[in-house]
Amino acid sequence: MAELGRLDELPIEFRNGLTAQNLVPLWPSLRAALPYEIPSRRTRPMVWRYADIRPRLLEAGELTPIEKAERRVLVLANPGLGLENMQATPSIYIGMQLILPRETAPNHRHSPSAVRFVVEGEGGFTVVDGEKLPMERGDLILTPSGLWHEHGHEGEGPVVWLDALDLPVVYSLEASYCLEGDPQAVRNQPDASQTRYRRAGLLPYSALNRPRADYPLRRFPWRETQAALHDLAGVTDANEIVQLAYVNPETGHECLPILGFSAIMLRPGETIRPPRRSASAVLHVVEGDGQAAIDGAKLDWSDQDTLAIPTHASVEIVNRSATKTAYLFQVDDAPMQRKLGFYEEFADRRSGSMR
Ligand code: 1HN
Repeated sequence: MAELGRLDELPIEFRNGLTAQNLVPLWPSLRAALPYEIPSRRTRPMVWRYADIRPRLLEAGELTPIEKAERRVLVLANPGLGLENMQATPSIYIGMQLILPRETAPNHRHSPSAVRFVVEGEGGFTVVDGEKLPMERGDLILTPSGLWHEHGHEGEGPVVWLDALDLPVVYSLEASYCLEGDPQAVRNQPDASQTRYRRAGLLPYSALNRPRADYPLRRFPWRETQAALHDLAGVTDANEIVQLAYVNPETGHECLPILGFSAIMLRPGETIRPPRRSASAVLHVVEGDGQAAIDGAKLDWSDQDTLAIPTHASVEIVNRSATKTAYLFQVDDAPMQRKLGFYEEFADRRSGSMR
């Protein structure tokens, strides 16, 4: 392969002249921008343990009243990407948000899209576009780009959820902003979207007479997801991954435009080796104990831990329990990559052996 010219081979006068005119020669940087075969990646394989996060969040609850925080969140920042940039992976923002009884997180809307995945506690709720959505452990709640949303807590004890946003993408496009609003008028139809779209394959008839809705279903209850995973496992071979995508029930496509969401079930003792792919991902452990090998880095995981998977990484995930099922919630940027035409899965299995 040809050796490209270096910057220091160019006369200093030429370089200074270019700099003064805001010009840059491509060839010294070409290989860094377009490396051979595999992208250069600063994202580190990571695990954030809930046992570490939880006491810090509760401390934040004592230190900072909700009025001073708006959203009381600790961000899971990948050190390879610079902590100040608040990226779990290049495209995915992840935070853990704490709300205490009777607190409210005020109404706003913004250009990035967000989802909440409930980690702990009962009595939390989010109002999205006038619809009040209960938050139970494991539920996925969508707050798509531009929709008003606010949170509250009517129960006892702390409520914690994981926020996943496409913020790094929207921010890098200099398109991230938010508007504040008065509290929403809540319609007397709590969780109506979940009722309307209760069963796959059955749509409200009126949906056939209008254009497909962008975000018809706003809450995916864990109870339903878990039952569907077990049903799917019953018709899935031992060497296939039991995985369900959260989709728009009217289109069958991913439920948000940039980030995708799925649920994975690991049968007792099961090891999965998903293909290497161009998407980055975050895995959140709903329940279970195991180990992940991500580009050879061995990371133990347990209930409510969260892992980061760089693009193009080799991945092997083991459920260490011989008797208990494990459940993972996955966030990835495959929807954006598919739309932009560069999503790829690679046939090789380069993952390091866990044994
Ligand atoms: C946001 O709107 C929420 O509504 C949480 O709960 C975290 C992080 C960055 C930007 C917007 C929320 C956020 C956020």
